[in-house]
Amino acid sequence: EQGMDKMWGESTVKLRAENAERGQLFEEGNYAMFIHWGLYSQLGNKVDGKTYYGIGEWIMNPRMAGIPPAEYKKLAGTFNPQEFDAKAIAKLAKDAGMKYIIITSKHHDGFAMYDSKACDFNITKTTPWAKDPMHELADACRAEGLGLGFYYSHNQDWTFPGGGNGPKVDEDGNPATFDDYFVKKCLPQVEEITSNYGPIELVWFDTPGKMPKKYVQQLVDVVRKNQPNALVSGRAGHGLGDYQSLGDMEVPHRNVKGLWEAVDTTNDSWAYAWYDEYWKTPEEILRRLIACIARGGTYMLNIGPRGDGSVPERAARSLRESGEWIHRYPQVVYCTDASPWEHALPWGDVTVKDHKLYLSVFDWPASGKLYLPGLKTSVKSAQLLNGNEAEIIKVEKSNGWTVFEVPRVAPEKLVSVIEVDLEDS
Ligand code: FHN
Repeated sequence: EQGMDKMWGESTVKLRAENAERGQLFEEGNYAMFIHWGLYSQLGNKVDGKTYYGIGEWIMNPRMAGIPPAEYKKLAGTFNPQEFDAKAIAKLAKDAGMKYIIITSKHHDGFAMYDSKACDFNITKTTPWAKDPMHELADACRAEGLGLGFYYSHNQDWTFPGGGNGPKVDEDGNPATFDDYFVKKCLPQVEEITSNYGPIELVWFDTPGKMPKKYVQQLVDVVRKNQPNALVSGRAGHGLGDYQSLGDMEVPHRNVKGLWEAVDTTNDSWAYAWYDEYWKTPEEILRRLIACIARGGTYMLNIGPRGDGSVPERAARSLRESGEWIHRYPQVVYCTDASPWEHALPWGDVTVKDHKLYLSVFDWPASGKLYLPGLKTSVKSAQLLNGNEAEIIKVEKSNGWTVFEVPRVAPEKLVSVIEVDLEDS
């Protein structure tokens, strides 16, 4: 039986304190926007009329279309994202209730989506558009009061000689080593993304593979030097990151201690895929967000803009609708503690704030009674939230259950919430 004595989970608090300043990002902003956007977005999973099913940013990989680097690089010549609107994206994140944005500055394809002096294969040097979207996004995020962070594929680079899973020889046919790639491209680029865009909140390294520790350490040192308050993702490798990043699309079933993050996407692919209409509904988004927060973590939800820079409307709509709910019930989502029950309950989940429990009910009980097991602390009062209004509801204890008397019809279309004020124990 779980009880309220577990409520303030000591080990979680300790781990969080170790990250002090940096950990604040997750404390205050446990919902973020992830953006996968690059040359691959232009293809949207279709090459020469053939559709490849899978994650769009992997299109050049032999597991998908297998496009040779020289061929893939030609895509830059037609990359002209006239519809890219950094302000609109930042506004969307804000409307969605998200607190910061993490965007791909370089994915495994090796293309820098920013003005890089370290490598010419970048957006300002090789595309007709020739602008740096990261400057625009940094400004837009700041104007909206949002944080910003960069995804950077540090190990895998499929187009630079010596990069992880990349060409084994250079342009002259000489053997290339990982060290060549690291010194000429990776390290200087991490220097660039952490120096050129003002204060950033996070550097999201990904897929370290077997990258030796000495390299990862150097990258982390650069981040610490240039951005002492930025978090480093756990996927940097060798335990050198600041927090744990769970597996893709993984929402854990039991509470997870320490600082952690779940990453998810609005449909099935990270980058834009033309056929992928498996959009999460606003309700699914809320369920997954609340589940992550109740398990003690942070939720980052991805969108994949098209090659022209526009955001698929269905993704935007779901984000806005779930965001409206979050703006009505911020107390359920932000600066909350994990569920003392440590797992989901049959009807939904619990978050904790200011000595109040918030019961987010995903499956409303048609019986008119909602059962909460094992609550040891006495309830002062309970109310059903409905936007700005609240309705006091009756509570009784029965055989170890706390039973709430609720209307037979859910008051909210998406997720209904019961606020439970507890007696001081
Ligand atoms: O290989 C990448 C993938 O393309 C995508 O960026 C995801 C996002 O978490 N990370 C890697 C796979 O885990």
